[in-house]
Amino acid sequence: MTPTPAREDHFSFGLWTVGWQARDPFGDPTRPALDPVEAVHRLAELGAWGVTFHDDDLVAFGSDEGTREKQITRFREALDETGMVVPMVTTNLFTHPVFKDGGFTSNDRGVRRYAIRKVMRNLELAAELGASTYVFWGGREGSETDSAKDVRAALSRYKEAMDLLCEFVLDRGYGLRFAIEPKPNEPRGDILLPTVGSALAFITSLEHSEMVGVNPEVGHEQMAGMNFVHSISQALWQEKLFHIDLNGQRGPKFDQDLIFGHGDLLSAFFLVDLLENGGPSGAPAYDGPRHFDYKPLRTEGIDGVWASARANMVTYLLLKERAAAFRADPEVQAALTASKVGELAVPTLDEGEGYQQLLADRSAFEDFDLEAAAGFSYGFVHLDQLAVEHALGAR
Ligand SMILES: [Mn+2]
Repeated sequence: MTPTPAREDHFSFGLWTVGWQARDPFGDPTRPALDPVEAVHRLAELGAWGVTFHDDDLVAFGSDEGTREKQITRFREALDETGMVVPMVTTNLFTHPVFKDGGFTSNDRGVRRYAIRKVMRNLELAAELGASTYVFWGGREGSETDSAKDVRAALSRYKEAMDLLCEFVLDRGYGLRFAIEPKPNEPRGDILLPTVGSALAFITSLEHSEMVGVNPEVGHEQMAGMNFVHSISQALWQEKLFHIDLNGQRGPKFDQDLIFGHGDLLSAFFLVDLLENGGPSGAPAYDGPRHFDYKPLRTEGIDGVWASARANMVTYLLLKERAAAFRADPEVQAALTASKVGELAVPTLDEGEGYQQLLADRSAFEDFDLEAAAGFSYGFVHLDQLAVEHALGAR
């Protein structure tokens, strides 16, 4: 009855997800370290297609060159043995104390130069491993005080770093695209580029804005009280959805990184419906990796880690089945028509019509039947209940 994840579903996981040892601000790790090689093998067995990582997930910070090469070789061998791919890579610019005031936007110029070099070194590895997307999550780019951070200067330094790294990738011919991951807070009190909308606006300022998009995370947007389906819709509309981080969150509180669907399940249903059926003629609206960025609960042993990895994928596939059933239901199609959902895709003016013609059209204003339009019952409740019934498997 439950679907089986397969490579063609394009599910990917960060090494830091299943590898999380469950250290939190109040408690020590509850699980032993997980070898990245073991993670690749187990994820492949579960039906995943790809694995992603921060530089320091694969090679411990400060390792010598020999250790680094050895670890990369072991990782490559695991990829070759399993057929797993590396669709995305990212940089850790947040764990080491040197980044306590940020990487690209630290007040300390030396830290900023070091941060850019750390990214450049890992970009070379990302290209070697065939990654197509490089993510930037600036978790330490921000502040706790308004006195100690010149936000406009910080945004200029952020842009300077992104412009330089774009130039580096273009000159080297790596073919990588960048994706900025917004988050409102945690670990900083306030993080720069807090929402998808902020990141999209920032990207327009970049020299190579065409190669920079967003990597929205379900929980990050929901921490800010935003509607994730709306955020993803705008990212798609602006052709900037370069990558996505799927997980679960229960409203505005700390970053929970729950299993996908184990937070706002109905929002997850509509997200999957958008990704899988939201393109032209019901085609997928997004063809990139279905990437999970979650944390296995701290209560779980290693068996729970693998159960949670599977749960992300199975939940996604179940929602995909439910969304397909929703779209295929004639009653849903009739309800969509009754609610005029498709009418929104019709331009408000006719082809070639301008404001002169609109002014001359008495039916648009002078003779417009205000009472009839105001009295129209849209039927959104009926439509949404059909969605809930499909999501619950009642239809
Ligand atoms: Mn998160």
